[in-house]
Amino acid sequence: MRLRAPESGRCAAFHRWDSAAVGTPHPSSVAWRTADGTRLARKESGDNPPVAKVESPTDPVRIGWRGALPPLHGTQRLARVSAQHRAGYEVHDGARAFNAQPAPRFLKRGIDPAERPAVGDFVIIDLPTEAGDAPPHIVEVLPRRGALTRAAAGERYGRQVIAANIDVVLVLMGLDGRPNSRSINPARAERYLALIEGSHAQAVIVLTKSDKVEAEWVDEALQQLAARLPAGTPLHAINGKDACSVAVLDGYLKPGVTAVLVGSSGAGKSTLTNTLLGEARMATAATRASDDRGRHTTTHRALLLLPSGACLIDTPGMRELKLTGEEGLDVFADIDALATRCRFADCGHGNEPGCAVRAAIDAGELDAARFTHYLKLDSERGQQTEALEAQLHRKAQAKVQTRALRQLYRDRERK
Ligand SMILES: Nc1nc2c(ncn2[C@@H]2O[C@H](COP(=O)(O)OP(=O)(O)OP(=O)(O)O)[C@@H](O)[C@H]2O)c(=O)[nH]1
Ligand SMILES: [Mg+2]
Ligand SMILES: [Zn+2]
Repeated sequence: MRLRAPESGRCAAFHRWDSAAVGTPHPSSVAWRTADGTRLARKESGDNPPVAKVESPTDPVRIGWRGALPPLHGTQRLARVSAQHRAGYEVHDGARAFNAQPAPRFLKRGIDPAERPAVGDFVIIDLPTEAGDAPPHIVEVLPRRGALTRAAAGERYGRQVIAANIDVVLVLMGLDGRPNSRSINPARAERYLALIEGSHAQAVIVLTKSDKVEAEWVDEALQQLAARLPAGTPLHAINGKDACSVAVLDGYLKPGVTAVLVGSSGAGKSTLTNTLLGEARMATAATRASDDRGRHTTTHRALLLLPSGACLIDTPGMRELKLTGEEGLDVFADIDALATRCRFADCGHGNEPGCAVRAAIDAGELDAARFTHYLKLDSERGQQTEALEAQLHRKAQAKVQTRALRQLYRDRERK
């Protein structure tokens, strides 16, 4: 049974507060403070900058690290990127949070933004040992086991990492949606599922604000999504403000797991985060009375350590979810399978004779709106694949040119 009705009455979840959770002070003002406010150890009193205790214990499992530790030199630490600000990064080593700067090579122009440290990345940090040393630096981003990415907005092709090394993506959609309180947007859910495919994470659709609408509409919205999304897609409806209701998500938030919350502004990501934390750490704000849209309250992604032992990444509401061009569109795998039965291999599923896709629509076996959305996403993916290939080609050419120029200069020097 896929559909799970919102929990009511019963509550097994009593949340402990977690002292190791990441705080969110602005790094520009706390360069020599850990993010939870603890000062790094001072070598001596006076105006010297404090020195981090390199021997301080860390807890890689608490930040979702799996397996053996990577090789680390004396002053190095394994940590995880918990936030990114204009002034630098905030990282957590499982025992404490502190600020870190990216090594200069991450700031080079022309570097693929996807190669820069992103929230959820496991990184190697070089800590200062002496007063006057550089502050903690991210010297390496460890290979990702997956990442949720989207194409960056704008003319030029680029990929933006939303969250790295994640196991679960909770897609939040408000049941009090637009244009009225009885509408849900299955196409939006399909777009999310298409993007999540490449992340190697499990997608879970979570309908929020079940307490604000009639129970009958909650059931109907779940049915509508179940009819439209691939069989087996987990669907839940919750009141994000209520710990009992939110307990249906416990199974996805086991120790060591990293989950990310995505969804439009106002969907209730930070509200759910706070309920799972057991304290109001993230700011939330009421949606606009005029049109029920969110106010883009969360402005930075933030990784937090949940009392359950899981890591949770809260994200700002995203307006645009452009495909990267690398999607398999498995969310429409059944339509691809149908297409193999069309009479012509290059069938456009328009008026061609022997079209199995059209036949399925006519027979009521394939939803026409779903097929239309498939065509839209398929064409967007095609355009994005072309843009990606063109970018890779340009980069490869630039590399060849640079190599040739270097050779030319070397030859000249030798003469
Ligand atoms: N009644 C009810 N209100 C909710 C629920 N979830 C969120 N809200 C309210 O919806 C409003 C928006 O919630 P936020 O948690 O700020 O939304 P968000 O997704 O974090 O929004 P951004 O940070 O702008 O992306 C707040 O007023 C919340 O109190 C819910 O399940 N039930
Ligand atoms: Mg928020
Ligand atoms: Zn066809």
